[in-house]
Amino acid sequence: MNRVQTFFEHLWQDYTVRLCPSAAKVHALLEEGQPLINDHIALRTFNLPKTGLDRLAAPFIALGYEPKGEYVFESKKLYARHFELPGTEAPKVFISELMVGQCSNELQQTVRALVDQIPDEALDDHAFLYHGRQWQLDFDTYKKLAAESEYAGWLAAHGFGANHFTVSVNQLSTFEHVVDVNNALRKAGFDINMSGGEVKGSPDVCLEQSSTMADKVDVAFTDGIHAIPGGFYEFAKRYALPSGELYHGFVEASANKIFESTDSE
Ligand code: OOG
Ligand code: NI
Repeated sequence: MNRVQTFFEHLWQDYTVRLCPSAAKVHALLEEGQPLINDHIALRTFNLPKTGLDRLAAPFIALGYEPKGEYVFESKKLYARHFELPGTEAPKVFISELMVGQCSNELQQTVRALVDQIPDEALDDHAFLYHGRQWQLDFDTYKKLAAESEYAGWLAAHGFGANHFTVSVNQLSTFEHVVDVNNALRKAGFDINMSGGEVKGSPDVCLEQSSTMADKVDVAFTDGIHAIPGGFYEFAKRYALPSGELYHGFVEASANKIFESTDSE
């Protein structure tokens, strides 16, 4: 395994153990005798000096990744970028950050107090990306954060880790369309994210996506264990641009709905 594969293996272990135990079931349903190809993974953070998007991108930049598209989600107060490793089939990386300064004073104070608890050196070790939460949090504070921003609540509860992996539907032969994957998953008991329709995007924007609703996972808060939304699985089919090359970016309107896979409804 090369360094990139090893890094993704660590992210995968953390994701399947801590955030999305049903990932194994997704693989069993879709695998066709060879490993599934990952289109991309996604990470979330707070845009404070210690934890901004660049901080999360650093381990990928060190592996040779380059920044590509930029995305803004005004209503959710999020900014995002995606990164690619040129000349390879390595998964793309989608990193978003909550614009903390645009949130209520109460949320800002709470989030700053959480981030202040991260030991200064902790984020220099690239392994922080799959080491979860590095602060104390009680369940009431989680609920207050989530009431203002589901994203803030999710991130405060889980900390750092891949919130989803994404099967490349282009590679599958049993399933041609994203909707075919959805149907198979539904039959197997999965909830599909229906926000904005079960398939987000279209061949016109060169990208179709869907996702499961996040697994409910037990999280240890300072005052007890509670089950809350964890990680989810995504499915993406890419179409060719007029140049003949597959589209490699993301689509804001679709991404806006994919974020809602971790809503608690
Ligand atoms: C990222 C949501 C966006 C996509 O593929 O458009 C996304 C997230 O939920 O953190 O993954
Ligand atoms: Ni995604």
